[in-house]
Amino acid sequence: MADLTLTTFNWVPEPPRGLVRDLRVRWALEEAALPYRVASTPFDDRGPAHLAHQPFGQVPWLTDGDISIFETGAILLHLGERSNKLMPTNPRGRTEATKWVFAALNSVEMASLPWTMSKFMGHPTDTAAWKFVDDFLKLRLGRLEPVLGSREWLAGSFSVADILMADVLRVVDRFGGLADSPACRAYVARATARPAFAKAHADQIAHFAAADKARGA
Ligand SMILES: N[C@@H](CCC(=O)N[C@@H](CS)C(=O)NCC(=O)O)C(=O)O
Repeated sequence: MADLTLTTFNWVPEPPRGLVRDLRVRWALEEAALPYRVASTPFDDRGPAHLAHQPFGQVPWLTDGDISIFETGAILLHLGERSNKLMPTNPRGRTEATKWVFAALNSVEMASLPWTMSKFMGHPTDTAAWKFVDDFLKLRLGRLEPVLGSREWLAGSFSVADILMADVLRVVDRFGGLADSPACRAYVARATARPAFAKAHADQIAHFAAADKARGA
């Protein structure tokens, strides 16, 4: 029997709410209908107890009994071992899903993160640095577009790879970055139409709203 606890921040400011990466883990847990608890770690104090679980002082992490896992890719692959709803059951499909987990994080998010961070920070877009970042993301999206236009889900059936890819792309979408990538946009729409996403998203929003109340905001 799983003994799963997801840890996220006890509070974050308004702008990243709905985008904090604990959502990826909540989404996977909801898809798999695995029972879990949510715990909080102080946003304003990233001390040794936090760093023992997440050495970069970030969230989320997941504990499964006495196993502690950080990095959302690693967490989702771990959960993929626990539920057939998160990974194909045949070896070829599992390898396919694993490839796309790494592609989402190491090929697409690698390009999308500087882009979305610049958008978040409101950096100017009339610089050579921005053009480099924008071109890099466009190159990746251009390659992804025919892939997502030719299949419903990355590894045949819905898997952890789709949770990661859709979560990476929806942040880009939020800033209008999928305007010229209709297949990517449609993929984000069908992934986020899943009830497990809606539950995960609502739960994260509620978690931080409760934190506002506790802080007297
Ligand atoms: N590669 C990590 C990234 C985790 C990450 O960026 N977490 C953000 C929240 S979405 C965070 O903790 N930000 C606070 C900080 O970096 O100080 C993962 O996928 O788990």
